[in-house]
Amino acid sequence: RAADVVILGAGPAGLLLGNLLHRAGIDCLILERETTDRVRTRARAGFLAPNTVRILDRHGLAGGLRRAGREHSRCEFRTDDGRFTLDYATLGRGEPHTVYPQQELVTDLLTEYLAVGGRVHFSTEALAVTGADSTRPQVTARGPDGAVGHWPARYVAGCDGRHGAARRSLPAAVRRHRDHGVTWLAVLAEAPPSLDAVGYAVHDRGFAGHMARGPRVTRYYLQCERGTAAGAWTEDRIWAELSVRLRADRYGPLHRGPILDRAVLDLESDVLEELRHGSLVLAGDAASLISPCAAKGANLAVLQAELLAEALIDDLRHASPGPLADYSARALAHVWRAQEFTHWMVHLLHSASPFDAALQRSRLASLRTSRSAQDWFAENYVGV
Ligand code: RFL
Repeated sequence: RAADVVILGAGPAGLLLGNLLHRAGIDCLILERETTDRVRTRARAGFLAPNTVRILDRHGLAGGLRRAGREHSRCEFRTDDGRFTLDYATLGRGEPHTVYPQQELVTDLLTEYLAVGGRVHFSTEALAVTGADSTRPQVTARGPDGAVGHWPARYVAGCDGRHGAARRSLPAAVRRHRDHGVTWLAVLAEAPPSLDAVGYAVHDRGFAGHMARGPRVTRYYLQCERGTAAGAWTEDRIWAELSVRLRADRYGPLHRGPILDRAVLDLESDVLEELRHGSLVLAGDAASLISPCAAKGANLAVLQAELLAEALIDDLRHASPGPLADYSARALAHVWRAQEFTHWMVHLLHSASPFDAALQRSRLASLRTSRSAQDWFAENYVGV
């Protein structure tokens, strides 16, 4: 037996799970396809929900984000009808986000896990999980030298994202999928934020978004044609288009800087039902993919990892299988709430027809004028 629990993937889900299991005295091993450098530097999410911070705090894993994270609580919508700002920490449940880049969180979780003797095999790609309907599942994986090996376990936790091996090995799952028909060019700029808020610009030319990642790094999103290659737009074109859509002429110029990273994202959502098949259990993007409109993906990953850790600890340490039996249903309740709000956000920020555009204007007007709509928005925007 390679370990009681073999975890696929060293993202937020796999690393939090590994930390919690290891501390509970459960023998676990993480298999990660990428190198340690790649894992520590991969820039993705940055907006942590209050619940995420509470979870990390509860387990003494919030040191880094308490030191370097910054509270964030404003978003600004820019449309043809003008702009309005919501200070969402004064609305809903009165809670802010914490801005802390995902690669920093991943680095903290990895450092902590290794410091207490946790095991990770990097450059090791899981190819398949077999025997999930038995009590001796096995992961087949290719190691750094190209050799294929087998890793038996009592449970396999699939935290290897949307294209991972766990999803492919979950035979009974139904995949509920929605392609929103929208594509974003996501860029990371070495430039200070241009506004003191998350910026959402609704424009005839398509959506544009602005999210701070730190004092010197800002993420921007630009809606583009489906099929656009990540490298297709020059930096000048990116900045020109962002300036037009964010209406820099009216509201102030953008702070420009070199583009550090770019990716094209098709906005898609899916949920696997169920998240467990025998000895194989899924968490994070492996369980449910969510479009990044409402910044829920990393937060759901953390929430599910804690739920799954508690369930596995109850099963393996206390011979109490109930929580693991309930894991899928409990996790899916959170996933569907996040999907529902994100779906609403997709339609708030994009429209595919004149009818949709009229609904979108009406939705934005409610958000601008109705306190109860604002409270609902705030509660869901920072919640998971
Ligand atoms: P991850 O982080 O993708 O980690 C999965 C890990 O599994 C490894 N892996 C494998 N390892 C072994 N064998 C295989 N066959 C493997 N296949 C994959 C991968 O190398 C990786 O290390 O999944 P996890 O842990 O579930 O975490 C999910 C989050 O990373 C994801 O939901 C967020 O990044 C989504 N997201 C955002 N979420 C937020 O909450 N707030 C945000 O502001 C936000 N912004 C974003 C985002 C995602 C983005 N991209 C690139 C999709 C912005 C972007 C641009």
